[in-house]
Amino acid sequence: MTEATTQTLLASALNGDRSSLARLLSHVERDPSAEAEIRAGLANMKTESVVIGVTGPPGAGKSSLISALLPHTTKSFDRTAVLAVDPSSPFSGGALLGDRVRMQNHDLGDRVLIRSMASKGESGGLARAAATAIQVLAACGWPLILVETLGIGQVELDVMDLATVVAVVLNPGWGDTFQANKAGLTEAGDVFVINKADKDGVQQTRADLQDSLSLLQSPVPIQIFETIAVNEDGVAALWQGIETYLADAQTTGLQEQKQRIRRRRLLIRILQSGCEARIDAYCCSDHGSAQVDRALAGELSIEALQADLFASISQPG
Ligand SMILES: Nc1nc2c(ncn2[C@@H]2O[C@H](COP(=O)(O)OP(=O)(O)OP(=O)(O)O)[C@@H](O)[C@H]2O)c(=O)[nH]1
Ligand SMILES: [Mg+2]
Repeated sequence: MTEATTQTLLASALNGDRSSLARLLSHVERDPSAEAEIRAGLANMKTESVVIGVTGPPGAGKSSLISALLPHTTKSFDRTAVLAVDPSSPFSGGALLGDRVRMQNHDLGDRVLIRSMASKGESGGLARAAATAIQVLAACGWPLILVETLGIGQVELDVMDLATVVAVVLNPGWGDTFQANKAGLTEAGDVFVINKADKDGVQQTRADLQDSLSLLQSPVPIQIFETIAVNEDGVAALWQGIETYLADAQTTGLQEQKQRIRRRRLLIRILQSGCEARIDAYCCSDHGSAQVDRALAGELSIEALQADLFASISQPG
């Protein structure tokens, strides 16, 4: 894609044209060079959108909850963009269309924008593309951006580092059934939701969660909400809780502190993934693979191989 086209699209998206915005987001998803150009185009633009991350195990009701939250969020923020970031996990693959239908089941028209974004094949790439998409949406005047990802692995939790506030959605029975990445999920959350509160085991799950959270030594009490997303039960209280969290976190400085930690962590991960891609390219190149063979044969020390690798990957490109 030529520079002029990206720039033209960016200009008209910034002017409020939604189809240009949609095309721009597609470029962010599929074309790293256009993405870099878009980032450069937005570099000095100050934006202050609130990003709410919604994460949790597969099928916990994240999309249903987002759908139920939209009538509340659009009252407070006028417009809400929803970004469903899917790392093409075997759990969630086919669910996206259903997500969209569920989420679009609203009379909110122009005030809600829903996009899904799939994996670009490597974790840092996905987090970087999601970061750019959020930057684009913010610059185009979307004051609130909800980001949904699965909370099952590092790739997804990386995306949560983009959020101002992270809501972790769990279900009754979580303590027994969902051992994998339990600590990662509890550490990522600012507020917690036990959705499907119509099912048995809510109190046990609340107790398990409180146990896990007590290990974190948070400077503010961490709130746990109960919802039945499909009936919209508890959703107004959840929204009020998120707004209160945002207001408190801002006045106490907690928000800035958390955001600095999250942004730094994400930046480092993106850098790491860029380095890994360069290392892979080196090892696959004629020169690099010959050097690796020499090291394996004991003809080249590991330090010499590393020096050669660093010299090679520090070349632009
Ligand atoms: N009983 C009950 N079912 C619910 C509730 N919330 C959502 N569901 C159902 O749970 C299923 C999964 O809901 P989704 O909103 O797609 O969950 P999700 O977390 O977005 O799912 P993935 O994105 O695929 O991980 C759907 O069949 C919903 O109708 C609830 O509060 N109670
Ligand atoms: Mg979903």
